Amino acid sequence: MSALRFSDTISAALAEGILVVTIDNAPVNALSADVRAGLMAALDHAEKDGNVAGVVLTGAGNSFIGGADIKEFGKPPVEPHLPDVVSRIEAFAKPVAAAINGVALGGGLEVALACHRRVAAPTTKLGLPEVKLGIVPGAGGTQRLTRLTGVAAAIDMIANGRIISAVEALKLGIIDGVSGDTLLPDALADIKATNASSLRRTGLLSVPSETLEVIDKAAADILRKARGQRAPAEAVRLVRLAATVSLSEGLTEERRTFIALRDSEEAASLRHVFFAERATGKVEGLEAVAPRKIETIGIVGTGLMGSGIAVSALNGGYRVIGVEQNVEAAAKGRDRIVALLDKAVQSGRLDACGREDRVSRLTVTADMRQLAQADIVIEAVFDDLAVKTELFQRLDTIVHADAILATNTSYLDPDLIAAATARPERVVGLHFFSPAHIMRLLEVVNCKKTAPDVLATALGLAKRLGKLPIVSGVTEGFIGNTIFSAYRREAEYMVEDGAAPQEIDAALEAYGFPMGPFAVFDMAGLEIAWARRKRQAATRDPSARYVVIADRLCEAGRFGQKTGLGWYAYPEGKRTVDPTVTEMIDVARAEKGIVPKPFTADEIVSRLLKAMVVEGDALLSRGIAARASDIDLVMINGYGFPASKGGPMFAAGRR
Ligand code: 3H9
Repeated sequence: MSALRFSDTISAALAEGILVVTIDNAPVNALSADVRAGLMAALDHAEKDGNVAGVVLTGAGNSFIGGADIKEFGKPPVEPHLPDVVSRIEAFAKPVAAAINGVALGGGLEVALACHRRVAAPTTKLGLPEVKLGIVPGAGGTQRLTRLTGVAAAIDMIANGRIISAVEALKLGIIDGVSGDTLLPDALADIKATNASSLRRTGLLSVPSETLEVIDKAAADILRKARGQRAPAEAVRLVRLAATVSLSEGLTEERRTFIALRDSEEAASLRHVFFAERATGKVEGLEAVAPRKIETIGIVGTGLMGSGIAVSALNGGYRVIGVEQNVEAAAKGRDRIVALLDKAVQSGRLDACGREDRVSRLTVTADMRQLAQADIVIEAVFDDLAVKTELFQRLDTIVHADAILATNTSYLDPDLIAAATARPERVVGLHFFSPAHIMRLLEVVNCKKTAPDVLATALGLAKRLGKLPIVSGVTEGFIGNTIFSAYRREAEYMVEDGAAPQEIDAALEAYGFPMGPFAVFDMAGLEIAWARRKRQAATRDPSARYVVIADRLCEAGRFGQKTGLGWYAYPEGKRTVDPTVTEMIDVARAEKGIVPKPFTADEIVSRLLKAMVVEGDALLSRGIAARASDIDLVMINGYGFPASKGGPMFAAGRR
């Protein structure tokens, strides 16, 4: 094999008459200008050199190609453009195969789709996740994938941005084979057996026929979920177009749509979210800190929160020891955890083998001393300072010297809990969101004395649990509940000032929240916030603005959806404006002499954004949040802020 180099990122070697072209652009082999130019140069070489009978494309490291280079979006485009590279591959006179060694995403899969043969390693993931960045595939993905899978499957994959395994890709006809350790030899053998005079060019295939009913259903499923986002609907339109127009017309329309969406606010917001997510794990000062080893996780309390945490830990591959106060409670806790696993089996998210494996790693006991085996103990007991400090003092005497103690408190001061132990440096906060096995957000609370390796361990653990960890300093409610309180306060001020709760909810829902604030309060229940307000009453600044309406609702026994009455009434479960509440609001306004003023939807959104940003800026200046984008991620992943708007800090900046 003689080595050839076509650009900084593209090299090749001739093996058995086949030019094996390797893309080496760490970290994910994104299709930068240098990669595109190098690929073109490699094709030039393969075209001219009579010793080259075919080409195999593969990636260095763990990726085939992670997609177009997202960092290039928003900058002036540089030639050669990806669609030109892709079209050239498809039209190439000699056979071209993709040896898909790792992820083939977005433009990466589009390159593979243009190849005449595709073989993938079994662990590979493939997909066109562009909609998650607010765009559609821009190098033929909507037109070529549809020709392989049919319209309904392509809608499902592209409009959902669904990433699939190699095995599923084989079933759907996207690849020609799955190969183990012998990927490259297999790709070479495959291409040598390919007849150059009858190459299978994906773009020339006709779209498999399906009934209109199947296609309409796939499209309707997407449009129902899209909540005002443009990209999924455009993806559906383009996929459907593949079945009705020529390849070149389809490609032209796809490119036009891609460019329009790429330059949209939605795409800018989702790119912000993409890079924000990659920034969260990076904590200054932790780069060289080695985390502690975690194999066994103890969980004290196996109620709603504890059982969700247990499932999450079992999914992460850990051994779990749940602890309850007595044998009956332990049996119930175990049942709760197993029931969650069973539900995952029923919904197809877990197979029977996976369930058995998880159950075999689970112990639930009333004997707290078993936590001597745990490398980290997470408490998920009643949120009361005396209960938690007493528990931590006990745990301190049971767990081994290197074990970490984590509190899942939402509102208590974890520094006080840590101070009650002999080793406060091993205490960290892990604020899970309910249901803990589903919600991605995890606030990792860096307490005053938390040791750097304890924080690093918590971040590593979060990643293995599939969570999005956001580091927060200590303040009541951490990042999320602090911002949410400001949002809640401002929403109530606006009701007093003249906006009806249903107007505020409608404005926020049109903006992209799944539910407006008052619908959320009713769903969560009004009594916990009421209890907190009563506790705080004695210390509240009497000159600060205070809205009494929520208190009056609670005094009238209106605790939200579960009582059938809250900010709304719920006859037959349906959210309905209640004249009684309207009257209560009128009375509260009149008592303060407020003349209600009308609000537009835009004014409502602006005021709520501003309230969140003021609070966010305060958290940043106090060092509770490290970056504005962390605040955005907390609100998106924990509180329903639309990702397509980039989070409150980003959205307010764009306004
Ligand atoms: C597209 O392809 C459009 C085309 O249809 C049309 C074009 C005309 N570009 O996630 P990680 C960086 S749109 C630039 O932590 P993992 C990332 O920022 C694209 N950079 O690793 C990070 O950098 P840093 C469609 C990228 O192993 C580093 O790589 N493709 C890109 O957990 C590691 O990332 C996608 O949407 C990129 N495309 O996961 C796929 N991708 O270290 C997006 C990653 O400086 N990417 N980086 O923070 C992913 O889903 C994951 O990154 C991947 C690896 C699964 C690949």
